[in-house]
Amino acid sequence: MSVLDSSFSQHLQEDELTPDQYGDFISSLPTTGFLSQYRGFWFPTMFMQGVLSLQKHFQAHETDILMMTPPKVGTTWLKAILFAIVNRKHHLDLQKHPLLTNNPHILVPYLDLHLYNKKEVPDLTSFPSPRLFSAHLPYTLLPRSVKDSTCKIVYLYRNPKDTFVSMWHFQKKLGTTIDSFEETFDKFCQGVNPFGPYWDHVLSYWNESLEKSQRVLCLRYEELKEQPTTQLKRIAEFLGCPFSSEEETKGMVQDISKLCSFDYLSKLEVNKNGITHNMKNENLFRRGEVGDWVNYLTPQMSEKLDDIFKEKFHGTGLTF
Ligand code: PAP
Repeated sequence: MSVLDSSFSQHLQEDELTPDQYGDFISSLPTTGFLSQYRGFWFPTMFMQGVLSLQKHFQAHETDILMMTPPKVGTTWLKAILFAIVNRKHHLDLQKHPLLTNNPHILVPYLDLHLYNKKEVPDLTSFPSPRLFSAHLPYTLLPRSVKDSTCKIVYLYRNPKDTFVSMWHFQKKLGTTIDSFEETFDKFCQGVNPFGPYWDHVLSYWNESLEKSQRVLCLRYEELKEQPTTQLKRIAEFLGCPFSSEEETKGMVQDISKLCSFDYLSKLEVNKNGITHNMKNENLFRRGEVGDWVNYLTPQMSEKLDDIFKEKFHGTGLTF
């Protein structure tokens, strides 16, 4: 791990940076491989500009819905679900639903990876209210305007073993790392992975949800998988747009659940052959199952992750 000159990052507050100083600031951060360490978390260096611009410029609206996730926990799935729930009155005909022809990442854009990474101050005026955005930032690093706002935050997390295995496959497909499976695992255990440490990411939102349950809803991939309709109703209620009894009678909850399911989304032409932000959409759909880690982790690796997470989550109420 090489630590480049850190004096730049120590002496200048990020929000004082001008756009032409971002490059120097980012190169002054500690790095390893494709990651840079910033305020206790590891970010893909290629997204650091987006992280800094988002923190500096994003102005939250009270009606915003922000979907926050660490990578590989089912972001694509939850984007589909939130879009379908929030916009359901505009898309009653599911045969013409935008999800049939758009990857969920187009319908719910990333603030950090895309909008603010492409442009220092993107024009967000064309987004209708309620605006639906996502980001991978941990809670502690969210812009002040978000923390001060009453906007809703929906967070998704997943069993760390499946998250790690999903991340490994994704990184190999994209060619972002030359590390072996074992090396990648060791780094994950040290907290060195995109937007890691994973435990700190989860805890940042979990703790906030305990204090502000009206503002932050934490969902687990496994419970979404086990009881999709129950969780869809929970999400709609949290967002202040509960399903009416008429909608429930018509089977709308089940319809949205099916529309957003792995089997349905992954077989759509747009997700089999389409490309989003220079990446093949098919890379976002692998197995979509709970417990696939047993096919990849040795018993020792599994035990190691159990020990780490038991210790990190001790006394927090979080379990996997
Ligand atoms: P991202 O961080 O690159 O956006 P993200 O969508 O968070 O990825 O996670 C991808 C995982 O969600 C993949 O898991 P796997 O590798 O274990 O298979 C992917 O298959 C899974 N996934 C994608 N869509 C769905 C869905 N509709 N239902 C359940 N799982 C899904």
